[in-house]
Amino acid sequence: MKIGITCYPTVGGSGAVAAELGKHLARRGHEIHFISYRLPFRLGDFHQNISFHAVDVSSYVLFEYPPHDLALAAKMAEVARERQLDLFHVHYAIPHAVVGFLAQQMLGSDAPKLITTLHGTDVTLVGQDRSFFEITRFGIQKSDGVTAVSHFLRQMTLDEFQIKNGIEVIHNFIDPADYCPSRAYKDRAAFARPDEKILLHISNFRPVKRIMDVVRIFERVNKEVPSVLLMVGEGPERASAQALARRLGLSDRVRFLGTQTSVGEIAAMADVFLLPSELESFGLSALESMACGVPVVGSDAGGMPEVVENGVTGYLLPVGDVEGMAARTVEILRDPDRQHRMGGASRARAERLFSADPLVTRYEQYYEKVLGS
Ligand code: GMT
Repeated sequence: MKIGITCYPTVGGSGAVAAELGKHLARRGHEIHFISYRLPFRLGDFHQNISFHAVDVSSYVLFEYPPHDLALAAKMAEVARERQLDLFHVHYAIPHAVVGFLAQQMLGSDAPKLITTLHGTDVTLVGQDRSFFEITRFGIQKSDGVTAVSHFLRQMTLDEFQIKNGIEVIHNFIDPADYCPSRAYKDRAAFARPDEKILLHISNFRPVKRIMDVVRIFERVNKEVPSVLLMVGEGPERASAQALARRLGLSDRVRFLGTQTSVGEIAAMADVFLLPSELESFGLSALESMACGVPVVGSDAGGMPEVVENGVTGYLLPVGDVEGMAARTVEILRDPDRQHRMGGASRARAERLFSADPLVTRYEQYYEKVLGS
């Protein structure tokens, strides 16, 4: 198949999933065209079946807001026409579903089919904003196929938008060879002493991630078990979290590593991964840590229970239960048998339910179904 993939190229789960999916499809012989304003962050390696088409948004004195979405639609239509695409697969409904529909309209009856993958905040936050609600609903309704990354997100989309489209659940995935315990960064000593434990958090540091809770959980854990906290990512809450760590006298224990591309190496060094988000439609970073054999402590919210099996691969507690999450983390860290058992169960669950191979096949089958319809 010839597939045009559009996603946000910035660091984030939806861009990561889009890039990994494109790479797997290319290895299977499909011709993949990424269409975005920048190279997606996980797309580094060259592959003969992958091309990248940059969207240029010209600025003009009249444009206080340069019309990125129109430039993207025009580029999608151009690539589809020149490369005879069969399919547009867009990730994140806003604005990509509507932009994809516009590109289809420009192309007329020869247009590729349009598949939209819903990732989470496009439905749970942005789509619920009054100014975006109708347009998000429109984009979803106009798509020829819609997938969601969890059952939770599928149900929420159906409930909130009252739409009639079928929505296929295809969970996010990891490549078990890329995310595995043996790929841990070799110099653990650069981060922690042998007697110290490593707690880890990875996100885009947006309010929905509750990263102040991460620091507060760490404060409590560190009083019981000597530990360090690694914070990977960038975003609007970083400065406040750093200030909180300073105020709590933890500056030398909490290390902000900024954006990192090789997160598997870091994840595999950790003893526990913390994800106390307000809401997570899936929680890709939790899955990546599980695949590295690391138990997860986080919130019992959204699609998290589809990823983390409470009591088996970690613990899920009510949103904001900092005390509970700290207590569960301490329990894991104080009991090497439990940590080992939960780490093994995490790796096994990640491999069993979320391996790339079968899930990429699900996407291929879904493409064929939509193309045949
Ligand atoms: O977390 C975000 O706000 C960003 C968003 C994204 O674009 O990466 O994340 C969402 O999509 C990920 C990939 O499908 C999911 O793993 C995240 O759970 C989801 N985030 C939220 O639902 C908050």
